[in-house]
Parts: sequence; C-alpha cells; structure tokens
Amino acid sequence: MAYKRQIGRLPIVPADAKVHNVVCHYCIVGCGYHAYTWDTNHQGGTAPDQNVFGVDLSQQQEAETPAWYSPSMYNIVKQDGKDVHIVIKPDRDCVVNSGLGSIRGARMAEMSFSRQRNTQLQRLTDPMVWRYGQMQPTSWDDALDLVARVTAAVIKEQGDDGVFVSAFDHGGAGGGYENTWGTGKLYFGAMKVKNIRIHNRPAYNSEVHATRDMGVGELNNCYEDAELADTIMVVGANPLETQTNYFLNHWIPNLRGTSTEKKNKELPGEPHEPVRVIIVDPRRTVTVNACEVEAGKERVLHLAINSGTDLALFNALVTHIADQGWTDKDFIAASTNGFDKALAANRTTLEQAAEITGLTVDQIKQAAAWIAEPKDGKRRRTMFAYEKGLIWGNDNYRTNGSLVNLALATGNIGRPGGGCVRLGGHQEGYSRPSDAHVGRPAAYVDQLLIEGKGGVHHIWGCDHYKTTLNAHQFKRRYKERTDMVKDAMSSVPYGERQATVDAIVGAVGKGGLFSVDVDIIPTKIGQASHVWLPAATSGEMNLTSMNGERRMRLTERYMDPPGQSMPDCLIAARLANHLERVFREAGDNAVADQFKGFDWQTEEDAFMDGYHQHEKGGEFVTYARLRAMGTNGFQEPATGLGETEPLAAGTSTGEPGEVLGGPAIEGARGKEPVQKAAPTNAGSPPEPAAGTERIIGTKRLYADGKFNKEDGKAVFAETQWRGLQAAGKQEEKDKFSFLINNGRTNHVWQSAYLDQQNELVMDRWPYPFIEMNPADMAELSLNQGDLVEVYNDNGATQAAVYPTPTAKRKETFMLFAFPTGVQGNVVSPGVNEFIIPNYKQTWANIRKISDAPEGMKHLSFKSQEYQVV
Ligand SMILES: Nc1nc2c(c(=O)[nH]1)N[C@H]1C(S)=C(S)[C@@H](COP(=O)(O)OP(=O)(O)OC[C@H]3O[C@@H](n4cnc5c(=O)[nH]c(N)nc54)[C@H](O)[C@@H]3O)O[C@H]1N2
Ligand SMILES: Nc1nc2c(c(=O)[nH]1)N[C@H]1C(S)=C(S)[C@@H](COP(=O)(O)OP(=O)(O)OC[C@H]3O[C@@H](n4cnc5c(=O)[nH]c(N)nc54)[C@H](O)[C@@H]3O)O[C@H]1N2
Ligand code: SF4
Ligand SMILES: [Mo]
Repeated sequence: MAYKRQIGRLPIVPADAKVHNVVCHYCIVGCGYHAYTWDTNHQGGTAPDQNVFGVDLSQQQEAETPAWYSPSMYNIVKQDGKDVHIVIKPDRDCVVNSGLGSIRGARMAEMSFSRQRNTQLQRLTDPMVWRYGQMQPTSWDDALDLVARVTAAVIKEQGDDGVFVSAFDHGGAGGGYENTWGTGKLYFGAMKVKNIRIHNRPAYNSEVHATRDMGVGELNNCYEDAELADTIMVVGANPLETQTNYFLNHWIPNLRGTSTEKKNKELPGEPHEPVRVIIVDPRRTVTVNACEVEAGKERVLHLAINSGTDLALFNALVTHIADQGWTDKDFIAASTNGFDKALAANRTTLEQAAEITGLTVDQIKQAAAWIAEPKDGKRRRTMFAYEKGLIWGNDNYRTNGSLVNLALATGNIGRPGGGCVRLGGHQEGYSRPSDAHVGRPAAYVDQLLIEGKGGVHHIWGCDHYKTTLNAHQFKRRYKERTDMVKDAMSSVPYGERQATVDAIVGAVGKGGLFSVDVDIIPTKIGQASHVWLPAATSGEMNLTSMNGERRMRLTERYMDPPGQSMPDCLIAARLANHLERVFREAGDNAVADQFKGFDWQTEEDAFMDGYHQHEKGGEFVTYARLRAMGTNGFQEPATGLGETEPLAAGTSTGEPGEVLGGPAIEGARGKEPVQKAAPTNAGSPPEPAAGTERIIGTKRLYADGKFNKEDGKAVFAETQWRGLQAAGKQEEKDKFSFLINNGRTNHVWQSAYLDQQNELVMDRWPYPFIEMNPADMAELSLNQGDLVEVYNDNGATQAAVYPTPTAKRKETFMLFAFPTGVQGNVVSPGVNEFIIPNYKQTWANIRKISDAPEGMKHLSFKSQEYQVV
C-alpha cells in the first residue's frame, strides 16, 4: 500500500482565489471542475469571508460538504511565470457530475507538471532531436526546419502519399476542437494525406459506420435519459469503471428509485416501475455487481454471452419482439424504411441464438420482455448503450447495425428515457476539413508501415507501441525502419543540415522511415522517433470539447505549459509555416501557397478558424460565450442565442432547443439547490459578463422523428450472423486455450502515460493484471501475483495473475495498453471490411514466468465487488 506524499496540512483556498472553468480532460463524461489558483505567499482563513467556500471552516462541516479538497486535488504550478497554489476540485453545480470526482479526475492537480513538488517531471519541455546517438534538446525553429525539410523532400519524391500520419480525433487532453482543426487543416487542407490513421485504430474510418449509415448519429440522447428509462440495456461496456460519474450520478438514482420524481415531472401520466438493467458482457464486471446491489438482483439480467456473439442475440431479440407484436408500428411507419426486409433477412430463432450465445431461451425471452413488453398498455422506455465490447468486438459493422435495429424497432430513439448511444471513450472534439479523399475502406496504415511504405511518419498524441493491434510485429518493423534513419543521421556531421536531410532521404529510399512524435512525454513509440515535439495539454491552453451528451464547454487555461511546449494546433501551424518557407525557398510557389492560412497566434485563433466557421451552429459559439456558460455549457448543436440572464432551475421544457445549464441548476442527485459559495465575486464561478448572450443547444437528437437521411427516415440494416468475422480469428480460437479478453480498470487512464509516474496507480498495478479463474490457475500451478507469459502466433506479452472466481473457465481479462505488458502484442492483424480492429476476441496460451515479483507481493487480491448489507 502506498502512502500519500507527506501533506500534514493543505492551504485554505482564499476568498480572492482566481477561479477557472475546467472540464476533466480524461473520459467522455467530461465532469465539471473548478481550478482555484492564488499566490503562494498566502492562504485563506477559517472565517466565512476569508475562504472561497464562504463558510465557517472552524466548524465541523456536513458529510456532503463541497467545502473541502483532498491532497490529490492540490499542487503548486507556474502561472504567468509565477508560482501559484492550485486546487482543482469537482464543481457541485455542474449537472454532469454534481460535485463528484473519480479516482482519475480527482487527481488532475497532482498529475500536473510541478518543479516545486516534483510531479510529472517526465513532461517534455523542449523539442528534441536525434543527435550524437541520443535525443537532445533544441529550439522550435531547429526542430521544425528539420521536420519540414524531410517532409518536403518525401513529398517531392512520393507525393502526399509518402506522408503517413497518426492523429488523435477526440476531445479532452490530446484533442479538442482547436487541435483536431489544427492537425486537420494541415493534413486535409494544405495536404491531401490519405495514409492517415486515428489514435485507436489502424485506419481513418468510423468506429460506428453502421449506425451512421442507418441515419442515426451515435450520441443521440442526454444523460438525463438514464434517469428516465424503464430499462437500460448496456452492451460491452463497464460504466462504473469507464464512464464513472455518468453511472454514479445518472444511473444510480434510477437504480435506487430516487429519480421517480423526475420521471413524474418529465413523463406525467405514465406508470413508473423500478428500472431494469440488462448487461451484455461475457464477463461479470463490477458494473454488474453495482447494479445488483443498487437495484436488487431480480432487476438485473447479466447476459454472459460467448465472446463475440452479440449479433446473434440482437437478431433474435428483434425477431422475438416482432413476433410478440411489441414493435413500435407507428414509429416504424413514420420514421423508418426497410423494416420488413431486414426482419426477414435477419430472422433468428430463440433456439438458434441460444446455441450461438450460450444463453438459455428463457434468458433471451426475459430480455425481450424487459426491453419491449408494454407497461400498462404504454410503450416501455428503453435506453441502449454500448462501447468497446461491441465496437472492438466481432463483426463491428453488423453488430452495431443489429443493435440499432433493436432500438428503432422498439421506437426508442429520439424520446425521453431512450437513445441508442455509444457510452464513449474520450470526450469528442472533431472539427476538420473533409476527409472524403481518404476513401472507404480507408488505407490499413499499420500494414502499410509494416510493408515498408511511407517515408515520413508524423505521430500526434498516440502511442501505438502500447495501443495498436498486431503490436509485436508492428514494433519489430517500425524499429528496423527507423533505426536505418538513425544510423544514416549518425553518419554525417550534425551541423550540416542539408547533408543530414540528404542522408535521411537516402535511408528512406532504402526502406527507412523518419518519425516525428508530438506528445507531452517521451513515449514508447518515441523511442524509435527522430524528433519529439513537446505539446501543451488541457489547462495549459484553452480547450473546447463536448461530452457524451454533446455538452460543449471551454476549459480555461489555468497554468503555464512546461518549458517551450505549445498547444498542438499551434505546433501544426508552425509546421505549416516552415513547410511553406521550405517549398518557397525551393521555388515551389504553388505548393508553398497551399500552406497559407496558418498565421494563428493563439488557440482561440484556431478555434475561430475551425469550429466557429465550419461546424453546425458554430457561428453562435465563441470563447466569451462559452466562458460565461461555465461548466454546464450547452448541448450541441447550437441553434441560436438566448437571453442574457441564466434560466432558473426547473424551467426546462425538455424540448429540442431548450436552454440548458447555468450556474443556478439544481444538484442532479435531487439535493437542495446548491448555495452559492462566496459572498463576494472573487470566489464565485465566473458570472456571464453583462450582455453575453447564452447559447441555445439541443437536448436530444431526432426528437422530431427525422433522421440523417435525405427523406428523414432511418434505415434498418441487414445483419446476418457469420461467425467470427475477422480473418484468422476462428483458427486462433481453435488453436489456443484461453480467451484474452481485455480492457480497462478504474484507476488507470489509458496507456498510463501520466499514471506511470503516479505512486497510487503504479503501486496498485506494477504489472498489468490478468483475471483468471482459480481452477485454471491450479491447472497451471499459478499463485496470485505470479508473472505469466501470454503468447500466440502474433506475439507475446506478460501480466500478473489476479484470481477471479467469477471468471468463466478459460476466459481471462487483461488490462490493455499497460507499459509493463502490452496486451496488443497478442492481438492479430484481423480487421473487418472497413478496417475496424477486433481487439477483444483474442486467444492465446499462458505459461508461468516467475513467482510474484517483489512489487506484487504486498498487494491485495480481494474481489473488487462490493456488498451492501
Ligand atoms: N488491446 C486493446 N487495444 C486497444 C483498445 C482495447 O480495448 N484493447 N482500445 C483502443 C482505444 S478505445 C483507444 S482510445 C486507444 C488508445 O490509444 P492511444 O491514443 O495510443 O493511447 P493513449 O494512452 O490515450 O495515448 C495518448 C498519448 O497522447 C499523449 N498526450 C496526452 N495529452 C496530450 C496532448 O495534449 N497533446 C499531445 N500531442 N499528446 C498528448 C500521451 O502522452 C500519450 O502518449 O487504444 C486502443 N487499443
Ligand atoms: N478508468 C478508465 N476509464 C476509461 C478509459 C480508461 O483508460 N480508464 N478509457 C476511455 C476510453 S478511450 C474508452 S474507448 C472507454 C471504453 O469503455 P468500455 O468499453 O466500457 O471499456 P472496456 O474495458 O474496453 O470494455 C468493456 C467491456 O467489454 C467487454 N467485452 C469483451 N468482449 C465482449 C463481447 O464479445 N461482447 C460484449 N458484449 N462485451 C465484450 C469486456 O469484458 C469489458 O467489460 O473507456 C473510457 N474510460
Ligand atoms: S468520470 Fe471521467 S470525466 Fe469524470 S472525473 Fe472521472 S475521468 Fe474525469
Ligand atoms: Mo477509446
């Protein structure tokens, strides 16, 4: 057990602390926080007028008081070159989280760069270039000149197709509308790059082509719908651990029956039964446990299907629901096309589905009733939510389509308590020029890199060494190719730029690859790179994103970026400036002209050039208006501007175009309206400036029954079952003993890029865990904490054994993307027809490497389930 850094006493946030709106930069939920900063030479006092909370801190506070913060929410950082105290704590008035933090977000402060308190000193502070056999710091101009010259030389020889790009496309840290626009304008505007991939998959495509093709955008409901639903069906997701405060703040009230008042208000005259939950996941997650504890076992149906068989289940559910006459005939007639045809094509009996999924006929019947059997003659309201167990699961396109079929057939899209939605990963923040030239299917970029294609690789905020599929093979080839360039660079005197560029281009001609990594830390893939460009991240720049209910907010810059680091959008702009110069110097004026339009000086310039001008409703959205709307923001798309005064709580109409949010909104857990903090302006969240109009947003999509198709009608999809779809998966399953299911855990954010320097996380998980049934462990003579090798024909990796009695025999679950054991090493290159990876269906063998290493010995291996008596 790690003990926290010695903090006997934390400073009291003074009444005059500066307050910044912050949205947690980690997951999709986008919880509202405030960052309080003040000079290090003083602190507040206990009297109500001396602290930002406006309360008498000499008295014991009530249990749920917002007038406190934990050590993880505190740090000392630089602001405008001066040391300041910083406290980043959840905002009670934000309707998303109502003051809740999570084990990730509540650590934002201690995960900030601080020379004073030695946190995150791994952060890159300067551009770095491969010189004298190692990475060496340099200036922006020096680094960008090298990148621009090599990139220009590759373009001259191979055209834009020689430029390979890996880039984030999301919101939050390492993303946001500013930065997706900056990188997008560079690669899709100035250049027409088609060998580009997204951070989490090996091509430039959609995770959810099917739902979009059907006319249904994937983030179509609002978080309140989880409070209004009669039934929640969740597929391949573990929201307690991965969309934590959405689950805690909006699902739990419904599970506990405390959202009934809201139901009566929003849905008057409807019968309200306690909620039911259907969870489709081959393994028992802590979400299943939490739902059982909170709603009662009898209201939770865990469908522990055979891995990868969701499609057969959904087809059978639609068939059975139609046979029972439970479909929404009026909705189908008015708002959809192709139902009868799809129904006939996808017809699957309960018995067929039971055979494929491993469920019983009764379980499937029960699920159908919970989804669609009318309640007292009224239609049941069912919300469908899915994430990576479906998206990275077997046969992505058809499975996604079949779930949307189920939601459409039961009339559950566009109405309160419904929706068929991704739960989401990161926040969203996509704004780019058209990617139409990329084509569909898009290029399988990883394969092309493995085959030796491409001359230069620009990487923006992703680390394929930890997170791609077929990672073992990818790393072998990537190292070979980049080593060729390193050796070439070492063969010339470094002062001679032209000679260096010539040597690099010569090595590229022989199959080498020049690699540029734009990141906030030295990454694993960066070990192979020749240039590192240091990025500023959320809070060190102003950054806009939207969350899983399309709620857009501005995170205000609250601290300085480390050293010379810059926002990604400005790095893209400066790179464009250098490319323009290099082409012009070479006399290629026509090409040089394509790189015009990057004279942004701030991230706000990039925002105004991108989102404001190009996105739907963007003309209404400015930094000033977002700032005024605080952590509640508005739900995209914006439809206009409203009154200057915030609406009082309770005036919601629930209609599209409703004004949402505002500082006075009631705590979403049904608490009393939260008392405004400080008596003076200093400590309060920023109030709308006089004359700042509020942005009017959209609460739910498709509330008018019109979908994203020319005739406004959603289309049902034909989605026949075809077994394990990706090439080689069935053979892998037949050959190897263990399913290596994989994914996330509560503590760890993504590839642990910041967590790897956090003692709380690294003490808990020195190695990635692999959950195993104790009987399987006994067969392999394994004890808890033992280090095992996981291996198959794709590669090998290691993990530490976590005994898990609820795990099915021969079905393990491994933490993904961890620095001390990369699960992707054993994931095959098999993808679907649109190059969507199938990370989840992986089979391998397991052998013991050693007894529990020292770092594992003191750890608890208790069940992570909780019981409430
Ligand atoms: N086996 C397996 N593999 C998977 C998955 C799985 O379930 N199983 N899931 C996939 C999914 S859904 C995802 S999202 C991916 C994640 O794959 P990646 O995106 O490659 O992983 P992250 O850890 O999110 O990497 C983010 C990188 O961005 C950097 N970064 C953070 N902030 C900034 C910033 O402001 N600017 C810049 N330039 N860089 C920044 C971090 O330091 C880090 O190196 O993994 C995918 N891979
Ligand atoms: N704590 C934490 N939260 C996160 C992240 C994080 O790194 N840490 N990352 C964020 C990101 S980028 C993403 S994309 C999301 C991912 O969020 P989730 O999708 O909720 O997370 P995962 O753990 O990848 O996978 C979810 C579940 O899919 C199940 N599964 C595996 N195979 C199948 C199958 O064949 N069928 C079905 N139905 N289920 C299957 C797994 O058992 C697992 O419980 O989380 C986001 N939130
Ligand atoms: S639930 Fe997600 S957004 Fe909210 S604090 Fe946790 S990591 Fe941040
Ligand atoms: Mo993700």
